[in-house]
Amino acid sequence: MRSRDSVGEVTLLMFAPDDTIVAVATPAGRGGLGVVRLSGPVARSLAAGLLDRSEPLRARYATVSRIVDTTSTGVEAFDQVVATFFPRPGSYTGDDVVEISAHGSPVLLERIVALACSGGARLAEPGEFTLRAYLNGRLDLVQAEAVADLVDALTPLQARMAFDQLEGTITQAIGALDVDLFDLVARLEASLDFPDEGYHFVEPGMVAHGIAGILGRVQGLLAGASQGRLIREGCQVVILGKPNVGKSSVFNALVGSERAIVTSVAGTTRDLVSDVVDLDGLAVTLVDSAGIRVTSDAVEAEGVSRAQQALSVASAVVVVMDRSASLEDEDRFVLQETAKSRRVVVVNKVDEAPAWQSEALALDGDVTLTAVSARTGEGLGALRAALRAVLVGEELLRDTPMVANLRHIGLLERASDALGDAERAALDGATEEFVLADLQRARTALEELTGARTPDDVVNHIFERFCIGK
Ligand SMILES: Nc1nc2c(ncn2[C@@H]2O[C@H](COP(=O)(O)OP(=O)(O)O)[C@@H](O)[C@H]2O)c(=O)[nH]1
Ligand SMILES: [Mg+2]
Repeated sequence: MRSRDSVGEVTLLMFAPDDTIVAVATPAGRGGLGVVRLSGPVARSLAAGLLDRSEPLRARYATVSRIVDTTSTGVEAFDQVVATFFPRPGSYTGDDVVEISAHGSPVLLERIVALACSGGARLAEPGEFTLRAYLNGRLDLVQAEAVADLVDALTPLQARMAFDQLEGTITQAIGALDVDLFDLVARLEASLDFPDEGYHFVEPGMVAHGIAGILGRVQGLLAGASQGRLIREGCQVVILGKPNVGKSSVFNALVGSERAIVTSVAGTTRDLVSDVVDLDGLAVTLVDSAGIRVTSDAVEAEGVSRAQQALSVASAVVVVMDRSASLEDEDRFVLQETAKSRRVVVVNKVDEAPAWQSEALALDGDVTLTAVSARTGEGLGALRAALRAVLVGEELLRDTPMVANLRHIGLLERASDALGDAERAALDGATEEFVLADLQRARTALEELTGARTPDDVVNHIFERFCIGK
């Protein structure tokens, strides 16, 4: 057994894989159930020692038992639990695993963990269960990352994307690419063994053709990546407009609560108020702002400058205008300031008599304009749809697996560059060595993606993101 201190600076991959590790797998706090997870060679015998039963745990049977503390004077039972033993190699981690479902009290769960530790287990590091699953070949790196994404998902769409990844959609696509790449590499290497005869096992034209096919598939994966990132990471949308047009009212209507203060006094919203809304699966952080205008009030001026900062990092802008009051230079100023951003222009207060018509805005035809009343709720559905369309387009790509993780995108781009070089080299009639070197770079990038060949520091970085118990 190692103590946590002795682990210290040692990297995750150097953790003794023979240790039996233990952690509470359910979130901190109270609940109907709380689960303690044990994984490692002595998980089964250790768990048996904590239960007041004489028979060993049967594989994959839920066993009701009392849990006992035998370290104090005498034997003290302190909870009723259900214990399940998952034998290696078919368990989550690939080691022997025991899951103990106790009542969800931190006091009880911590006590079970402490007893397990005094019985020979050590506390698991963040992500160590999933790291073991990866090291034991139960999951590849892309699937291990999907576990973290699945647990972190805020919207059903994010969860679905992570689940697809866990199920192996990306793994399979990469695997299929690598099979074809390997085939090309093998032929080129074979023809290297017959230098006098040049491309012996494969025609140069066929090589370029084969590479182009693989490159096209990599580019297909990358095509959905910006959409994938938006779904996975969520995005920020700022509401702008001159004072009193109803920005805070639109914000509240979209968020579905009275988060931001609404008043008829211009310049009330000075700081940024933000909340996350689920826009049909997109996690959008909506930011209400002071709006953009020239002001002499120092506090409001600070608010305006924050609005401008928020604009600079936002994925899109909602520009609000008040149709019941006359258009002013301030409205045109906001339209100008946001002309380069992805935006939806909202014509608000359509429940009141109009003071102007949309044509007066003199906007390009491709600007998305929606008429709403934050007061009555009219047009809000259309606004949500318009905002979503501005952010991700009308349709989600479904035919290819969704690549969404920056690490995956970077490596696919590396593979794409290398394949492009290989294709050019083959077309230029370069010798096999040159083409092979480029193809090897592409393969290395794909192997780093799935974890077949990934530097330890990258792997460590990935598992650092996990919390303890995962
Ligand atoms: N009639 C009408 N009044 C609205 C609507 N939206 C907001 N208001 C009113 O306009 C005023 C300013 O609203 P507020 O949301 O604080 O605007 P902000 O300064 O842009 O954040 C308040 O008196 C709101 O009640 C609307 O759709 N219709
Ligand atoms: Mg406001």
